[in-house]
Amino acid sequence: MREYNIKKIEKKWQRYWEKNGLFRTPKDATAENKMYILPQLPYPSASGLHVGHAEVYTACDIYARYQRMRGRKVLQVIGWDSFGLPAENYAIKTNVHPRKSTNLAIDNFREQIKSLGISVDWEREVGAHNPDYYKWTQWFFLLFYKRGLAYRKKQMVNWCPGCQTVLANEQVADGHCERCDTQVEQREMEQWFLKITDYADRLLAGLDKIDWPEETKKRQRDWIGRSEGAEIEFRIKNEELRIKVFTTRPDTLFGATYLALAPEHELVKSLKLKTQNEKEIDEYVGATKKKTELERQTQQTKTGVELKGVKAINPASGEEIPVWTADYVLATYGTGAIMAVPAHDERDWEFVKMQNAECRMQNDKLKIKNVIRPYPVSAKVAAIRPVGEPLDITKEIDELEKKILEGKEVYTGDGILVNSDFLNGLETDAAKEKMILYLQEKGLGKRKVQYKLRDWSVSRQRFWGAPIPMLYDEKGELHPVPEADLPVILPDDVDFKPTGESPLSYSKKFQTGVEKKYGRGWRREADTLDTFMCSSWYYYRYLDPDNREAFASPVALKKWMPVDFYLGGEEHVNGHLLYSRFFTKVLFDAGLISFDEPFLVHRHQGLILGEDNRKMSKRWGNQTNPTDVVAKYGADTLRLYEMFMGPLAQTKPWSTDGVKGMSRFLERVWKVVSEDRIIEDKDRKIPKFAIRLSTNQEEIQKEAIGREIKIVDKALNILVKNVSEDMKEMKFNTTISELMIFINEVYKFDVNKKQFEIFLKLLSPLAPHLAEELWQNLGNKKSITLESWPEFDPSKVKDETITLAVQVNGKLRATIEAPAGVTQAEAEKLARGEENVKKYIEGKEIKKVIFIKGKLISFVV
Ligand code: ANZ
Repeated sequence: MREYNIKKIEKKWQRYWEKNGLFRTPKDATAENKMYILPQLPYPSASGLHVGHAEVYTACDIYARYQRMRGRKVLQVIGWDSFGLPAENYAIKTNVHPRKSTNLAIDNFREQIKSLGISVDWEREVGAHNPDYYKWTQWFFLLFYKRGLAYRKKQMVNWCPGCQTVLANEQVADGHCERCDTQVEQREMEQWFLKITDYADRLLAGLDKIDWPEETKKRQRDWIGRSEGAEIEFRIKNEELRIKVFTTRPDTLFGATYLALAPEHELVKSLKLKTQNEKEIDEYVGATKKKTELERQTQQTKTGVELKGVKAINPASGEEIPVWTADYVLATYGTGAIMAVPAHDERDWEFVKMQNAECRMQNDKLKIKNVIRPYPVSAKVAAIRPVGEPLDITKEIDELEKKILEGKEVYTGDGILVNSDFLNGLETDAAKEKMILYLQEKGLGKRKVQYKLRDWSVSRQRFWGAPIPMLYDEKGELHPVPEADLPVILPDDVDFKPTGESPLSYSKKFQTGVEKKYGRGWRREADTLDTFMCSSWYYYRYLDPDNREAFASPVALKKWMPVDFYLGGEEHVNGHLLYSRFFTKVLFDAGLISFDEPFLVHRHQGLILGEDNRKMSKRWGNQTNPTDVVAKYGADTLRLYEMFMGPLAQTKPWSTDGVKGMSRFLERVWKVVSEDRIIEDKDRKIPKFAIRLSTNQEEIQKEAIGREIKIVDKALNILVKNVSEDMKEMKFNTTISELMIFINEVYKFDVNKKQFEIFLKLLSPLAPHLAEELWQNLGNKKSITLESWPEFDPSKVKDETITLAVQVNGKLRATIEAPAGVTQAEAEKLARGEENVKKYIEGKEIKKVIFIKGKLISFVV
């Protein structure tokens, strides 16, 4: 018996694959036969590979190996998302340059991934921190700039005091920095933005044509957050000023009770001049700065301050209404101002209740007075009545209206309008339309579609990123760096301690030669690009990584894109996945590609939890290092185990026992060959019926062998069918259990070499090292990865044996096993051999024998 020396075997085959270039991208790929399989781009962290990485790469690899065997020309590459804060923060702590620590981390990652037997084309590996990569990240920035999609603007942005940099909305989770968990502040700063909002509608529409999880599409739709409504202008009494509000309910304009401006609204400042409570407003605006946007949206207590002495005019009714500033109104949405309709908006309703309650208290801090009327001045009742009720006023509606009037109820649904002048009697949708037309006619408002999506802030005041390729002339005017001058190199000798200022602004080297080249007083933009810019286009670079003329050639783009299968984490839905779709749409508009969605099929891997069902983390000491598992049990065991844990998309806990179970299974597979369980056909066991049907030994033998082979072939073909179906759907956990069942059977009946080879082919995408070794041990010269995927043969799964009922004079006396194609003569012979039949027919005259093929043989005696 040969020893299953896992380490030796795995290294041997990994070397063999590499030496023979087996996973190099095929040259004969065409748009028709190609298959682009994409595992998400890893961040090469110093702590190395974790089990989640192994899950993604293994799943993609199994799929890639399976597709290759099916004749598809596979492109599978891995690269590095190698710019970014963690390397820089690490550098600050340890004084190791990020380039050095990043390169080390990459070398480690690469070796770890190779040790898993992942079949990628290493000749196409790319790293975002290399100049020949970030040259094209910069080129993309310029493409956006030239198309009017990149702009610099002073505006409120997310500021992380921990990382000392601006963050994109997508990098703020529950008001905290995604990286360092520090509470994010709002600061007004001049920053670079990409106009992703221009693409909001197309980003929404595109979701309908791609195969992504429904929940993921929904999350993107919600993030984009399209709302239809109107922008309405309110004049300020005795002023030339107007306040614009965005509302989804222009039908409720007659119910507007007050205006509320976000504390950051520019008019809060200019209005202050005419207000009688400047100090109070000032204090309130100051207090707001300490709150996060999330807090402001979720706080139970709604606060605000009236801008005393200021009145706005309702453009529909001409009424004067008060103006407030309140922090439940966000500066970053709509116009940063609202018309409040407490009768029909929950937040306005709560605000009014609170203000009215507070104003009864003496000495309240903000000195709020009861100036808000919950309902329209002229109204006796609320402006909306629930729909679906007869127009004549029922008792219930009367009661509801009374409650609304008394401030005991808020009604937010659709209905029929009352107390609304020319809208009276109309239903919500019609009323919205009529109001918009009215406002447009009077020049007091317009139809407006509003999105939650914000423009993407892409400039960072940090070192370890691609420099933004822009220049300032002596007057401070902006100019793009000419394309021929790309890349703008990130210098290495920079003091990168974060100060809130871009570290590149202290680098002499960074500005060296700039004046000579571009003109006196010229200088470079010193901010760097958000690393999400690097990861928004990496799947294009894999197609053509050495191209010096373009980010990828038109031929390569045409041949390989779009990506056929993309596997990545759920956490990237509203960042990376949205940005990548945006990049692709811009390339399409620039006429550089002919498709506008990058990822046709996208799936998420599930989170792998610790053995204690908690998220793996240093804190809980429940982490499993995949490299340790490989060292102890081998890569094939790790691969199989991670896929066997459960459906790919599911969250699942680690189990060391489970790993051992997988290891035992592979050992059993090994032993089939090493213990000589594969038999020659002449040595097969003989089924019972074969002996009965003939007395000729040679005939029996032949018959028996034929039948046995067929039985095994049937089991094998069912396996081929099931495994093929499951592979296609990436149901690797069920695939593995089917393979395990078959191996159990192998220990019961006999398989020949040809049959076991088919099993090995099915196993090979999952456990490629073991499959290669056994394949070779069986005498094969070429790699099993070059074999074709086994074809399912339906003719082989027909039943080989059937059960026949045997009757004597119409009564069931026995059931017998018989070969499927049994003839009447054979069936008679088999039946006569049964004891219980003998008893009833022996010594009797048989008058008639009735035979129904495949079912019954009946004797009449
Ligand atoms: C009047 C009104 C009456 C409203 C009514 C709703 C119901 P979505 O669907 O999320 O787009 N709003 C507008 N801008 C805001 C801001 N910057 N901060 C906080 N709230 C804001 O919500 C749109 C509604 O949210 C708008 O319609 C506005 O309140 C409020 F019976 O206007 B509505």
